[in-house]
Amino acid sequence: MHHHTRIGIIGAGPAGLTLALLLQRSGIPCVILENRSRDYVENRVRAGLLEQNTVDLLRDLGAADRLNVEGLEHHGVILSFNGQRIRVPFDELTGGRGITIYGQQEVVKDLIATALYRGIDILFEADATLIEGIESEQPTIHFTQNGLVHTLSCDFVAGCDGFHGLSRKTMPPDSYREFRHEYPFSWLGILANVAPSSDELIYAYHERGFALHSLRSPSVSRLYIQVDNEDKIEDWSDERIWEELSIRLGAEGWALERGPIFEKSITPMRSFMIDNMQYGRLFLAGDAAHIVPPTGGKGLNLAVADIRWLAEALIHFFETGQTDLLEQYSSNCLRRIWRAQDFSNFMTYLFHKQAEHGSFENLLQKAKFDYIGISKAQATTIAENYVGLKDV
Ligand code: RFL
Ligand code: PHB
Repeated sequence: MHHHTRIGIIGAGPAGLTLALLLQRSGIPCVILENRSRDYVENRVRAGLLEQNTVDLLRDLGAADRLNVEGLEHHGVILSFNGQRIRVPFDELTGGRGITIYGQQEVVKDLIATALYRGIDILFEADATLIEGIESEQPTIHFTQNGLVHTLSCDFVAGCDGFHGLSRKTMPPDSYREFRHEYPFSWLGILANVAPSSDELIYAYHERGFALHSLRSPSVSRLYIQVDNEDKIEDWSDERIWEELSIRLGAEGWALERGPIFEKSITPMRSFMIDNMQYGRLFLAGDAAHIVPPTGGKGLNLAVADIRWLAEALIHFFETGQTDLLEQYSSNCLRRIWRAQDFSNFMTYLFHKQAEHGSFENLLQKAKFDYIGISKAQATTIAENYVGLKDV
């Protein structure tokens, strides 16, 4: 069957869904193709840290009723080095900006519900298999749904299909340069039914490796530990995970509460970049174009930041016929993406174990940590990057 719309969006993650809502608000028709089921995307456990800009956009879109009630606002973060802790107060250092903890799958549920309520077409279990004609004015997306082959012709294609998606692979190989950095460790993440042991997030270096204490609600904790790239989930019993978390996050007079673990997975750490996110009528956004290690909490926030630029450029084009903002799309996005790459890389190397404890490299790492406590300038650098720069 053949379909037509103005903007064909591939992917119903945070990027694709926010784009659809921004376009619909300006009266621009779009269709979202998502190869997974609604249930799958609504329950995929991932990020949890929303920057102020992201929260502001979700509010502006009218998709934040639940976020306003259930989101947990944080005004500081705790950094730890082998048990020694420093608190970085965002409020004081960034003029009142902060972060909100709210699970990505909750964001996705809210965005899907809002989009469907507003009549946006989201085709679930619709697998995009080919994008044709990106150099023409009417590109076509081929997709399959329920065993049938369909085509969707449109004015523009928004590739919001994540790191493994089809869109980036459709860009001519000589239209961009690619940068990859693999880290020699992974994160094992858990969700547990236990009240968080800390009101604020704790990022910890320990001589046994990194650990992060985060949360999802007053009764659910989210925790991560550094593991080897070769480690399998079967190597990590619940008992071993709690033991390791307690040691790595430990500080005098503080104890980690334990509870039943109901989610456990291992994620590799990588940085990935391309230096051009558009070709003809195809525009990439979010993980389709860049991956940052999760230590800075930036991935979802970058996806939403790309979409602000893309929506503005597309709306401007349909209102005026001018292509200037579309032409500037990549360069506008790349400033923030490189900033986030640098911050995520900095946080990753500051808190992960890479060298023998007590070695020269490790003592430099300690010196960098100590400097946060000594210098308000350094603490401000961390705070403003962590809550997210308002304009980049
Ligand atoms: P997504 O969410 O991957 O969505 C892409 C969608 O495209 C669909 N798709 C296709 N659909 C149709 N046809 C095809 N051929 C398709 N190919 C793919 C996929 O099914 C999917 O639904 O990308 P998007 O929208 O760019 O969003 C990016 C974020 O999901 C990602 O950056 C974050 O989860 C990263 N991240 C974090 N980001 C933060 O901002 N703060 C955090 O605290 C944070 N913590 C994390 C994270 C990611 C993690 N993992 C598991 C990678 C913690 C972890 C552990
Ligand atoms: C999370 O709560 O899942 C989370 C928080 C901060 C990060 C990464 C993940 O840096």
